Amino acid sequence: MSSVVRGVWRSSRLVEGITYKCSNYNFGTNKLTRGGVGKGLCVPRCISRGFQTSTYLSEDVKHQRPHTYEEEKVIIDEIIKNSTTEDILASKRIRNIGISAHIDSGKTTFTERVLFYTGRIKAIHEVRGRDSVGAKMDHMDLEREKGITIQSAATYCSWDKDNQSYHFNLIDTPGHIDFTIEVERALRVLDGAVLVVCAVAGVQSQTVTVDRQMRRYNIPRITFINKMDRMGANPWKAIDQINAKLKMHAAAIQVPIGAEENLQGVVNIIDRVALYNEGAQGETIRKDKVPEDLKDLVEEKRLFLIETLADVDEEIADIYLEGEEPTVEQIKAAIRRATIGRKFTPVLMGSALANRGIQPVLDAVVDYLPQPNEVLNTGFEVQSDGSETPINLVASSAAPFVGLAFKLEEGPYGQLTYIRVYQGKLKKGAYMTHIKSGKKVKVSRLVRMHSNEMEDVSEVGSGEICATFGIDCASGDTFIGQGLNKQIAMSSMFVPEAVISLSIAPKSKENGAFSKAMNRFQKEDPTFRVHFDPESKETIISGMGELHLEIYVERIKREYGVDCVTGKPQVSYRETITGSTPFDYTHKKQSGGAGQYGRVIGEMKPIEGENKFETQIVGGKIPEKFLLACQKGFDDCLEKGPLIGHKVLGVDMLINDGQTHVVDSSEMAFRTATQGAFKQAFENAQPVILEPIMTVDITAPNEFQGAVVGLINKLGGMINETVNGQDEFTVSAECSLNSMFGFSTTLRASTQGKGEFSLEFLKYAQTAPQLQKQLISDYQKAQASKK
Ligand SMILES: Nc1nc2c(ncn2[C@@H]2O[C@H](COP(=O)(O)OP(=O)(O)OP(=O)(O)O)[C@@H](O)[C@H]2O)c(=O)[nH]1
Ligand SMILES: [Mg+2]
Repeated sequence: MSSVVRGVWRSSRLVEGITYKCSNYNFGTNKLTRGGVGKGLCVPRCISRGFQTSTYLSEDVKHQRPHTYEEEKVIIDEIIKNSTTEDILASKRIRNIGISAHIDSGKTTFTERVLFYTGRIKAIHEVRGRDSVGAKMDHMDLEREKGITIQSAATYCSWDKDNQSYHFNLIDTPGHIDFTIEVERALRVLDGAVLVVCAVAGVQSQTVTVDRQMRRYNIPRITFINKMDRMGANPWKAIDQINAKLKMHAAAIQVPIGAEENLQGVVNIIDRVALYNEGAQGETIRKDKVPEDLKDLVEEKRLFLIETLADVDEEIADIYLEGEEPTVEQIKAAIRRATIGRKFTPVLMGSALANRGIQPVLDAVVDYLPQPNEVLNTGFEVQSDGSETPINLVASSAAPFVGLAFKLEEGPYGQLTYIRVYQGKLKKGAYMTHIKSGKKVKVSRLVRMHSNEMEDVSEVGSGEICATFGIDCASGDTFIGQGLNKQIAMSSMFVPEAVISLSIAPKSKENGAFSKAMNRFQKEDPTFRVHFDPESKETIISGMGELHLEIYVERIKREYGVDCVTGKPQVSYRETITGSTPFDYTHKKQSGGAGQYGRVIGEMKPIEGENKFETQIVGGKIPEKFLLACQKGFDDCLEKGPLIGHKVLGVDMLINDGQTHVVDSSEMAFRTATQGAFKQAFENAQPVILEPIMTVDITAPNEFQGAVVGLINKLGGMINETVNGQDEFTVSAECSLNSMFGFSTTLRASTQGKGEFSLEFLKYAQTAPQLQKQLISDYQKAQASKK
């Protein structure tokens, strides 16, 4: 059927009272736009992973780089067609899933039930140490005290369905935006996700961010509407919002039985069965007939489900057009196809805290989320000339091993490295090659993680998640096994910019613990950066937000016994140039003692993104070792820009000529000459200060729309999109981080405490001239006062 017909259906039926104001959503062709790509590190998942052996794929398919899910599917089908029965059976039983959502929607509470119902834990404990124990996945003391998840935690469990046992690898992620790297790295390596939405609050500002992250890594998701026991719970409103705000086709596959404190279970509307949670902790599911008073609602929602599926699935569309009713099997198969194809999300509901409706979510994970071999993982084969060719991996245990280290943690036994096995097997005692260093490392201990506990295993197969000890690597590094004579690299996860910094120093004399803590946190968390400012002699830490840095300061105190003093949080600015300029700089000190001489000539110009240093010296005018010193001089300058001492971004420096002195030239002289040239050229190249611009998503009841828009205008922000729901609206705007200090108080005041917002780094942009002037003058005053 034609996409136009589907488009018309969709838009005419789509949730009354909701206005669409989006330009990039194509109803008919299912081309939902991919999530935003940041900083060049992020590559959509379909082009970001993998490798494979030639036995599985023909040469042309092996290196094909798919752009749509349909193209991915062709490759996936070929891999499956050529897989062994053993591989296919193994993959069928595995699900790798993440639990992601807005802060406080109940992810950890939900995960606790999952662990209990799957028999991984013997008793349920609540977050925020409501009892003295605390939820399993929030194992850090700070998490238990604050009642928020700070680090993602991995676990695994088995779920039995239809006499089959399924192995779930599961990662519970934090909701707070300051810990967003934890969501990035989890989604980077998982195959599917459960998106948790609060039944009262619906789609919240951070849900929008998580949705963006899921799209970035092409993650299929099922949705769980939690907190159905709360007063004012309304799953239908939440579903409308998923359709409208997230622009994702969504329909319920359940209706609730009872409401608020009388919530008893759910009706599964596909096969029209009521599921009651019974027993002290809802552990027993009693199946029954659909209650009389729910029959009409079940039929209404069932029709909505079929109509929604007809929008995204050809087979259901054809059946629907013929005026027939699809069978239960046809509906389930269509949900699975459309979910894995990332065109649709089935919606389930319940209450984690009240132990209602969790088990059906586990069934839905089995039924509708992909097996590891249903997701295409593409990596890059690094050629001898340094170029990279995309290469598709096969989820087969018989193929050579390829894995990605996605998370590091310092523990009592040394560095714990979490690895996702994309291809092949990882065995205890085996060797693997660290692609970045070329070193062979032995896997002396292999474990599966269960939050902060670990269980030793002798091997893990393709598609699995495990951890190992004693391997030196960074987060995002690729490892390959024996028998692979190729260099395979998988792209790392998207790392957002650190936008807030503060100075930090131990209160008492540093005895090594402070530096140890800094090194460790920096290695574990790519969004936490540390640098030393030699001029002010201060250590500066930067991160995603005030809470992010606050947590590290607290952890240094608790875990390393070092009390610290910190400065005021500051925006991390960048300095750049807007014009090109030649330079010719001589560093000369030839009076008394050993002389110094170095002359560098070249050009400085602005470039997009990261900084670049180049040399083009003919006739050996500057010898190689001095050029290396020049590079060091350049790197020194990037750390501290000439305008206000912040980092430099987007500068290209080329040295193409120069001069040496037979006696007085040295590496030091050339390093200093380059620093002098940099400073001089930078000042001549119309330098400017850049400030972080954030995507701000604000949600509030409709009556405050005028006030919120007024607020954004006052802050000098730019509104990109407004979506109106029946009761609430969401506005997405771009604002400078500078203007956002104190925003939570202003928003609370303007919306009677009902508005909420989330911030995410978008880009750097030039500051207004008066701010630039002010910053420079403040910096100069501060410098002068130090002298
Ligand atoms: N009424 C009600 N409260 C719930 C439910 N699920 C969780 N909560 C409560 O919501 C609060 C947050 O729960 P968490 O499980 O920590 O939420 P989270 O999504 O893991 O939070 P972060 O990881 O910090 O983003 C806690 O006080 C829970 O007891 C539910 O189904 N009903
Ligand atoms: Mg949590």
